Amino acid sequence: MRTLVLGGDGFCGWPSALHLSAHGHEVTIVDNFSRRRIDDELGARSLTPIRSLDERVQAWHDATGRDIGFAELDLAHDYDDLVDLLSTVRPDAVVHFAEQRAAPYSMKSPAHKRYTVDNNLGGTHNLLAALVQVGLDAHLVHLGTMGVYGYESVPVDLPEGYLTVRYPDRDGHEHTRDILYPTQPGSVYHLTKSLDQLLFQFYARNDGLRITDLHQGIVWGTQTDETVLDDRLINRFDYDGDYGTVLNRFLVQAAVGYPLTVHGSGGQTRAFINIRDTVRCIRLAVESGAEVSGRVRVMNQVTESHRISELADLVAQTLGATVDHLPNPRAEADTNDLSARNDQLLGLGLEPTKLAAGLLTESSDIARKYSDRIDHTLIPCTSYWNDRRRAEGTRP
Ligand code: NAD
Ligand code: USQ
Repeated sequence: MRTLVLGGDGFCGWPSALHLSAHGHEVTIVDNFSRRRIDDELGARSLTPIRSLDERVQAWHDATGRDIGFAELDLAHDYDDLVDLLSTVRPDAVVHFAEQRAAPYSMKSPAHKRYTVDNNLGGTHNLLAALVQVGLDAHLVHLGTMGVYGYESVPVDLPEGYLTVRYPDRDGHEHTRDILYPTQPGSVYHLTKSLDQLLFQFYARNDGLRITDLHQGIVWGTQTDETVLDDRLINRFDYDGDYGTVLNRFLVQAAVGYPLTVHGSGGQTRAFINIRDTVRCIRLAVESGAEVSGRVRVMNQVTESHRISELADLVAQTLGATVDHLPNPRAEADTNDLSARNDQLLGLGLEPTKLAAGLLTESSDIARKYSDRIDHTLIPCTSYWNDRRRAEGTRP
């Protein structure tokens, strides 16, 4: 299949592009390198020494003989170039990773909120409008987030995208209807994913676009079967207070003897997936595109749920670390339960990689190997959700 990978220089996009290429897809990466520029803005860098995209693509060719194409383009602003690219490549599938994806970054200031909304919604809408303009029947696979469901401790396993509701009509007869699950985004970033859903619903109904929205949990790990083939293929690994996700942060913190940064009580429960499963899920979603017609297909891309305090205890016991409970910079429930269905990806053949000591050790070995690249001053989370959280977090 001809497959475009938008955001293919990023943490999930790069290993997904390699995995698709390894499985025979003709891959073209699209990226504007905004993520690398945000590293410069934050004075941060990946724990792992990632190469330029040119070097990465050359290394993939050297390791496998396979070629990956590349187009530098800003999805949110370079509309005409996007139309030209779609007309030239005529992809069978488009995988859309190209959004600003960090909740703390999206809450840093009005400028960061506005950038996140403009970039994410502008990019997604440009893509949908361009697919219609070019008249392509490409299957669009978008990376959404489990965060659209919110963290309310509902007494059900979260369904995949839709909720069946029963309601009486004006004569008292009962009807049922599937609606998008009511969203409860917890940050401006998560809000953009909630709004993306409405764009997809509209374009699927109005223009018959074939769309899969993958509500992915928190990704952990770094390497995949493809990125280990050559040092130059190494994936990025964020550990800073804005972009580092919780389990990867804990692994880095343990490696350098920094007390694990649990927000509040750590009673927050979240859904997780290892990066090796992310890339497999992307391929399963892309290759099952023929099944998608009519309403948007929503699949929960998760393999397990964990409470943050339990993850901290596991990392502390496995790798030897102390645990710190810090004032929570985020306005979020201190404790919640969460359980989500993932029947569709299991039905497509996903064999979940569960959080096991072996994989924790793999990531921890990487953290130790590159520990001289870790800047301890970048570890604290200093993006506060509101003034009250700032006052609590900065109290001497
Ligand atoms: P990332 O920031 O590492 O990668 C995103 C890539 O998209 C970057 O290379 C960036 O330069 C590019 N990009 C951003 N805006 C662009 C634009 N306007 N035009 C062109 N390129 C643009 O993020 P990631 O962790 O790889 O996440 C990828 C997707 O998966 C995101 O949409 C994110 O919301 C979703 N997701 C990620 C996680 C996670 O834990 N990392 C979990 C759930 C969902
Ligand atoms: N947390 C800590 N300590 C830390 C960092 C985080 O206790 O040092 C807590 C947070 O307060 C939160 C939870 O851990 O309760 C998860 O935080 P996170 O930064 O790992 O994840 P999140 O901000 O939700 O975002 C990440 C990705 C995002 C993706 C989302 C999936 O950055 O792109 O959409 O995970 S989900 O969480 O399922 O919505």
